[in-house]
Amino acid sequence: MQVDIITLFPSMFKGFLEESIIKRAQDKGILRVNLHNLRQFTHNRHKTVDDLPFGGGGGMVIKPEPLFEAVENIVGGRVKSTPHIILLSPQGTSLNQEKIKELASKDNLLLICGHYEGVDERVKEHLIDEEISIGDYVLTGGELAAMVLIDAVTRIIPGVLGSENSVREDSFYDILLDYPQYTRPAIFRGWKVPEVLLSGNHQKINYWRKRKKIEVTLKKRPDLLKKVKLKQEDKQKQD
Ligand code: 9D3
Repeated sequence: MQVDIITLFPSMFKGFLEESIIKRAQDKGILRVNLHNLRQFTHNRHKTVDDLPFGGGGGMVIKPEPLFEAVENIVGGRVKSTPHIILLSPQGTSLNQEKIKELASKDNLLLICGHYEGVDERVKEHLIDEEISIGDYVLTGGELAAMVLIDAVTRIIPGVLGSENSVREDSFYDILLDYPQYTRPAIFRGWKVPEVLLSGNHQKINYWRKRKKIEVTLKKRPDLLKKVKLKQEDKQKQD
């Protein structure tokens, strides 16, 4: 997958792109990321990317010209594939794993990171394919949102994670929160690891983990359970 990013702050991405799984995905040739500084697509001396809003009010608005020019430059140089163009913005639809799966199937993404108070509406109407938010809280810009999106998409591209972590999402249990995990020592400051996990009885361990997933989800994220219909056998196991 190739991801192009238009941003006023390309250096924000450096650490993110140079570590861990995201770095490995690039080294393996599975992921390619190209950063584009929006200021490169301005023409006046001050490299102006924003201006006052028509109608007054506070803040600044990103001008349409540099964004259209950036996209046309990036896309124009491409013979075949046209990227799926996403604007990261607080007005977008909320990102979830379903959307991540959809995006992971694309060959080419072009992410536009907003800043200030937003971008000219004509960008939303005539330049992009969709507008995405990462949740109901206010960030200073779209850069962190773009990194969240790339991180979540990359880890489910085949070949990025080892097969032991590979992405399944078929069973009811995969929609639930994770079961509690423990590692050595078996007793730490007097706190014991649940006996069943030391038993070596994998059938029992499996059953304990499934129960725990339901228990933890009921307690912490009951909203997740509403999305899903308990199978009859699972209902019985809960009793
Ligand atoms: C919602 C607040 N806006 C009305 C006054 C102003 C505004 C604040 C912060 C407009 C843009 C921003 C910068 N945020 C993003 O670009 C952004 C974002 C976010 O703030 N929250 C969740 N997801 C995203 S994706 C991009």
